[in-house]
Amino acid sequence: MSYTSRVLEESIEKNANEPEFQQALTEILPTLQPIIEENPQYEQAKILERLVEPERSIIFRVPWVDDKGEIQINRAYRVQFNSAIGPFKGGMRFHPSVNLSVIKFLGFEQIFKNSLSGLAIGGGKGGSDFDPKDKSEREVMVFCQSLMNELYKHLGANQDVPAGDIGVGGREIGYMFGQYKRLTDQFEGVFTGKGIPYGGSLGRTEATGYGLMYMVECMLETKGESLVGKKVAISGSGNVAIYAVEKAQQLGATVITVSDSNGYVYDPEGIDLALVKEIKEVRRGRIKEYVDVRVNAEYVENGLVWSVPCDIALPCATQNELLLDGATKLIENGCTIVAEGSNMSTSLDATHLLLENNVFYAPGKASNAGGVSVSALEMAQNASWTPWTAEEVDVKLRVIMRNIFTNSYNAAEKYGMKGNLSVGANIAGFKKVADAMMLQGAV
Ligand code: NDP
Ligand code: 2IT
Repeated sequence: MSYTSRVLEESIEKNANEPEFQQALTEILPTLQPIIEENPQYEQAKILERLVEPERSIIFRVPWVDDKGEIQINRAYRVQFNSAIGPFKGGMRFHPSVNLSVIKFLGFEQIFKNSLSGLAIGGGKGGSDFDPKDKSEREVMVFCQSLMNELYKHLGANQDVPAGDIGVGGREIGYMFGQYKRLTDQFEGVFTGKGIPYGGSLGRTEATGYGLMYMVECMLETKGESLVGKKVAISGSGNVAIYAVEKAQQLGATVITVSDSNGYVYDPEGIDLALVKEIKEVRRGRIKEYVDVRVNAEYVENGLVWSVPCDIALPCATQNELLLDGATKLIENGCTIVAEGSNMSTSLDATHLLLENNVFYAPGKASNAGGVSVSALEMAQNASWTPWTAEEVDVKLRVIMRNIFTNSYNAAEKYGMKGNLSVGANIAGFKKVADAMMLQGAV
C-alpha cells in the first residue's frame, strides 16, 4: 500500500466521526503521491502523519446572557493546525452547523491555501455553533466578548491571527478585537478584517471575491478568452458572493444569480448589486426580498441554482453546495468553468464529473485564497504601523492570484496532470510546508 493510502486509511479510522475532515483528507492525500515518491525523505520524517494531526485543538464553553436574561451556552473551537511557515491563520465561522469536523476540514485546507499564497502564514480555523442571524446587536456583542474571554489566551500577532468566515464579518471582528485589547492591554494585529479606523486593510472586505475573479481571468486566458459577455452563476449573497459579483460586473460579465440558504434569485438582466448590498449588508435581510424591488427577476425557493444555464459557475456559499445533480446540470448547459469561492464547495464525485467533462475547475484553496492573502497583507501593515492604499493592496492581490494560478497549473503539468488545478494546488501548497517541517526537525 502506498504511503499516502496508508496515512489516509489510518487517519480516516482515527477521525471516524468527522465526515467533512475525512472528505478533505480524501481529496488531498492521494494527490500528493507523485511528490511523495520523488521525495522519500518526507515518508522517513513522517511528514503526512504529522500534517494530518493538528498541533493543538481548543474546545471551550461560551456562556452568555440573552435579551430575556436567560443564560445561553455555545461551544467554540480553535484548531491550530500547522505553524511550520508562519503563525496560525484562518477565519472564525459562526453557524449552527459548526462542529469539530467542519473546523478541522477548514483548518486542514487552510494549511495548503496559506502556503499557496506565498506569504508567511500557517493554517488554523475556528468558530462556534452560535447563530448570529436571529440575535440582537447586544447579544452578538456579549457573545463575542465571552468567546474572547477564553480565546485570547491562545492568540497573538505572531501566534494565531483569526479573521472572518461565515457569520463573522466586520461587526463580530470589532467586538472580538475590542475584547482582546481590553483583556491583554495590547494593540496588535491579532485579527484581520478589522475596521479601517483601527488597523484594517483597505481592500480586505473585497479581497476574496475580487481574488476569485482574478483567478477566473487567468483560467479564461489559457483559452484566449475574457469575462466580457460571459454569463456567470453565483451562489451565496454574503461577503464572498457580493464582491465576486462586483468584480465580475466590472470585468464585463453578466451575473445572473445569487442565493442564500432559503433559495436563489435569477435575474436575466443582471444582478442589481446595490440592491443585494442594501438587503444583505445594511438590512441583514433575506435574498427573496430582491424580487420585491426587481419584479422581473425570479425567486426560486429551495431551488438548485446550478440548473440556471451559465458559462461560469462560482459557488460562494458553503461546503458541499455543488453535488452530482448540480454538476450534471452545469455540464448539460455548457458551463466550462467552475471556480470555488467557498471552501470545499464541490463534493468529490461532482469534482470528478466536472473534470471528466473538461470543465476547467479551480479548488477553493487556490481560487478563494485572495481573502487570506490580503489578511496577511493586513498583518504586514499592522506590523510596520503603515497603511497602504487600496490600489497598492489590489495590485498585490492580483499578482498573488496570478502566482497561485501559475504555480498550481505548472505543478499539475509537471506531474502529467495538465489542467488539473485541484492536484496542482495540493502539490504546490504541500511542498513549502513539508520542506519547512523537514528543516525544523521532529516538531
Ligand atoms: P457570509 O456569512 O458572508 O455569507 C455566507 C453565504 O452563504 C450566505 O448567503 C449564506 O446564506 C450562505 N450559506 C451559508 N451556509 C449555508 C448553507 N448551509 N446552505 C446554503 N447557503 C449557505 O460568509 P462568507 O461569504 O464570508 O463565506 C462564504 C464561503 O466562502 C465559506 O465557505 C467561507 O469559508 C468561504 N471563504 C470566505 C472568505 C472570507 O474572506 N470571508 C475567504 C475564503 C473563503 P444564509 O444567510 O441563508 O445563511
Ligand atoms: O477561508 C478563508 O480563507 C477565510 N475565511 C479567510 C481567512 C483569513 O484569515 O483571512
